[in-house]
Amino acid sequence: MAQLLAESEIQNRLSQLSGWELDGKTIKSVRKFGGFPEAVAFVNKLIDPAEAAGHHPDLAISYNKVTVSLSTHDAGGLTEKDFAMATTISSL
Ligand code: H2B
Repeated sequence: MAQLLAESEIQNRLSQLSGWELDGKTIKSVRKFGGFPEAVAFVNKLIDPAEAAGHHPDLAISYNKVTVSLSTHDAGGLTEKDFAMATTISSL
């Protein structure tokens, strides 16, 4: 199972990512789009990288806004897998 990151490691990795914030045991990013179809299209783009990594974001769509949350449920908190997926998502 992936290793939980220490608080200092979490802060260090967060400082290297833009648009992500710590939210309890998750990291979260809110993305805003032109409308609902664009928001759903963005969510659809997450399918392949999530399936390839075997690591899946929690997603909430509210009209043109998508909230993406990452946490390693198996480990009970944040691991390297979350930051790797956040980096991938940020590059989409
Ligand atoms: N996604 C996330 N975000 N956290 C997990 O712990 C997790 C997952 N576990 N996707 C995976 C699937 C696991 O259940 C399978 C068996 O790999």
